[in-house]
Amino acid sequence: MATTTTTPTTTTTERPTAWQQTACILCSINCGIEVRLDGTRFARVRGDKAHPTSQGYTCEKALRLDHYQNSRDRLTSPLRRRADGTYEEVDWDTAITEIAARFAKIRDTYGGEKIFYYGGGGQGTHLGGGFGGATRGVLGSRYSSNALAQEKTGEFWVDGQLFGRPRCHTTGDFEHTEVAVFVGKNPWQSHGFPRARTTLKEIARDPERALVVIDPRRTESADLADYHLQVRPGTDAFALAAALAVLAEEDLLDHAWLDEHARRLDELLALLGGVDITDYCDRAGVDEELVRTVARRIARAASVSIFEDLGIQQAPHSTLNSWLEKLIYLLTGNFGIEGGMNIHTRMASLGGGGVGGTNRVTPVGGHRIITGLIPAAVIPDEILTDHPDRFRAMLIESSNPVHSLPDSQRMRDALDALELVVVIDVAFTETARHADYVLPASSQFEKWEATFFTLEFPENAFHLRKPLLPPLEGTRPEPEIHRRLVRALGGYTDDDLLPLHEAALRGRAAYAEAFLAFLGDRPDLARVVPLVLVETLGPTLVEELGPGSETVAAVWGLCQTAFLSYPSSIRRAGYEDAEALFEAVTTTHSGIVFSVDPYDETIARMETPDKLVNLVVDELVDEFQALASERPPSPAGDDAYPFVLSAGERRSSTANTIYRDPSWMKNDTEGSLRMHPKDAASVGVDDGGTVRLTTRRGSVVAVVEVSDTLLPGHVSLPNGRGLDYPDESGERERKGAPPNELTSTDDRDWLAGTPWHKHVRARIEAVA
Ligand SMILES: Nc1nc2c(c(=O)[nH]1)N[C@H]1C(S)=C(S)[C@@H](COP(=O)(O)OP(=O)(O)OC[C@H]3O[C@@H](n4cnc5c(=O)[nH]c(N)nc54)[C@H](O)[C@@H]3O)O[C@H]1N2
Ligand SMILES: Nc1nc2c(c(=O)[nH]1)N[C@H]1C(S)=C(S)[C@@H](COP(=O)(O)OP(=O)(O)OC[C@H]3O[C@@H](n4cnc5c(=O)[nH]c(N)nc54)[C@H](O)[C@@H]3O)O[C@H]1N2
Ligand code: SF4
Ligand SMILES: [Mo]
Repeated sequence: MATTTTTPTTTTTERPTAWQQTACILCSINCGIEVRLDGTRFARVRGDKAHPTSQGYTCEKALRLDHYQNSRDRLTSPLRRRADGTYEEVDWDTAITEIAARFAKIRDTYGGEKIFYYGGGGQGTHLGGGFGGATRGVLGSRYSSNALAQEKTGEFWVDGQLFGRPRCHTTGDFEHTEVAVFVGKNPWQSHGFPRARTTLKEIARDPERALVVIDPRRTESADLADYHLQVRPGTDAFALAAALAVLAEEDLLDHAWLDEHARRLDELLALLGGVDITDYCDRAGVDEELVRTVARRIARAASVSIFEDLGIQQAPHSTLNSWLEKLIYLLTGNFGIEGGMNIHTRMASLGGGGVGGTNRVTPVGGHRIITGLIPAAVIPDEILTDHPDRFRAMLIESSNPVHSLPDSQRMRDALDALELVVVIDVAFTETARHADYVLPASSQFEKWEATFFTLEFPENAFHLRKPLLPPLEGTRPEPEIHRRLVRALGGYTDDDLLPLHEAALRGRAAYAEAFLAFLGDRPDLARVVPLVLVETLGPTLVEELGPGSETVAAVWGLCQTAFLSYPSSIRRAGYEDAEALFEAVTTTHSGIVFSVDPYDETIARMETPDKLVNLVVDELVDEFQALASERPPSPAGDDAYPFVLSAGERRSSTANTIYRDPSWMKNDTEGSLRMHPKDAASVGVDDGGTVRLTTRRGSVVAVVEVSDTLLPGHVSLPNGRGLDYPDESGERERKGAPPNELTSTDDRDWLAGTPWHKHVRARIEAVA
């Protein structure tokens, strides 16, 4: 294979030295940062005190962003795969023309719905992700997925059951809550809410407040906790059910709140009455008295916020766990109150831009599609088959599914079985190496970007970020890539745009009016609206905002829709109309608070017909009742694979696959396998020794870190490792173990299809 590594060269001549505002791109918090450049190098990075939520806070990872911006794996030319599997550089016109023709042929031969779209959001890119829908629309592509479908879809589905619609997504208020509970979440390392470490320390220090952590590992967060429920891996459903049963048995419920805001309490109490608390605690490996103490502490608190994350979402009973977790705060009346859980506003949807109704299933396996996303674990099943409805082509954007989906080998096989694979990425990734064409995107610091993880309450923030640098030569921002693809596919014509071009010349008020009319008149162009905005309103923004700002026109569109959805919330933030919001968004480079809510807004925002919380999720009742006879939790213990491996732990040395260059890490460069001293002794390995780790799907070698933070029998590998990266001479070297060489697409939640990455059966042998 040809290596395509080029050391990026600068396209600027001047050397900007002023601090420029932008955001860290490494996790969903997107802390505001300021960067001082030296040429194209990130010479200095610091927290931006003016950012509304991060307020100057960053973690250590943001300081290394130069490893992303100036990675040796940056792509600088479109690549086309040769028959022998190597790649050749082609120019943009050739790439766009050929890709459009080949997608069109697949659409015309098999139907556009056979073109599957993956990615387009998450840590890869935010604003750019909004444009993939246009290309999909023109191609008639109906199915998509992204990383949320291997973590959050089960939780979204439960939100839908409890509150009416999956978009009724709740958020905690850890800054103000009395009791903070983390279930399968290690916020010290993974963050997940603003200024996480500061807030954790504040709670830990305050005797009036309490920190509860439910995790089989004594994590950095657990070390700070008042109560650590060190459950056995995969047994949270028992621990959560026991805690709920204690609330019921000791009558610690908030009856006044439940009478007013919930229905089917009696049915739920009947279910909880069937829980043998002592037995369930025993099976989860937690002390019953401690569970009772935690339940009582939660019940008497003025406010409780809970964060569930991968430790329960990527483990057995994933979706059931989400239901039980939410019942803890609902039974204690911590919904729609200060310091509790609330339904937030949003600037843009993070789902799959769902096409079609709510009861959709996948074309081959009939798997449930949640928020428009196909369960990530079933993707190879939808390809590696002779079923006539199988996917034939994939467009993959800002994600690395060969590395991040369960069973990397099956994912590679699936990509190789497709007739066309196109990857849009900044880097030559594990996934790009299986593409027919690779299109080089400009980095998130070379284009206008936005923070679409707008998940705060009562004050929600939005940050539109200016580029720090012009696009690296040879790269294009995603909106431009999609504009060219859609044009090449004949998605719209200049004539279609004429009325809007004319209106744009008459100012934004005239444009707004014409745009509304356009939406009504041209439903056929609904999916390409972001591009229509860029084409017609875009050019008028360039004078104000500078080169490349055409794409900000899409943000103007978002301001319009956000204002229609949340007029009072936006007015309370001080913006009288969508235009005022847009003005603030484009002129405040550190981000703004765009919505402010009173707490009862949460109740109003529910979408159940009676505005009551539905406490009983019918489809999960059988699984709940079956807990009583389940032992041990599935996947069943297996003597051939005696260990439970958590494949993908967040550490200070991990950042998904955004940093490819291993030299960004200060420690743990090998990505150690953590294991308990007893296990190390039984395997016959010392700290720093090497082991072979084998699962039903694969085998990797790892360096051991002996650690008593884990329970015996539980071992853990970091996420995002095992990337290969070229050294100065272009020789590729792989550091650490890629976790998904070990995982299986079969080990997944029956309902949401979320993979059990945190619960992989493994065998371990010492390597001499
Ligand atoms: N440093 C860093 N931060 C990140 C990222 C990163 O790559 N690096 N990635 C970001 C992303 S994309 C995400 S989704 C978040 C994820 O953030 P987290 O969910 O916090 O991350 P993990 O460390 O994968 O898993 C959390 C915890 O689950 C525990 N766990 C394992 N098995 C079980 C179990 O059976 N029950 C329970 N209760 N817990 C269990 C693990 O011990 C671990 O402490 O992090 C984000 N932040
Ligand atoms: N075994 C195991 N597997 C896991 C997990 C685990 O804990 N264990 N965690 C899962 C989770 S929670 C997540 S979120 C996923 C994450 O996995 P993915 O969603 O596949 O992606 P990331 O690793 O976040 O990498 C983002 C990609 O975007 C590219 N990129 C960066 N900037 C840009 C840009 O501006 N434009 C474009 N087009 N591309 C860009 C990067 O080069 C990279 O290829 O992994 C999942 N996989
Ligand atoms: S990785 Fe750290 S600095 Fe970057 S957004 Fe997340 S918490 Fe903030
Ligand atoms: Mo994630």
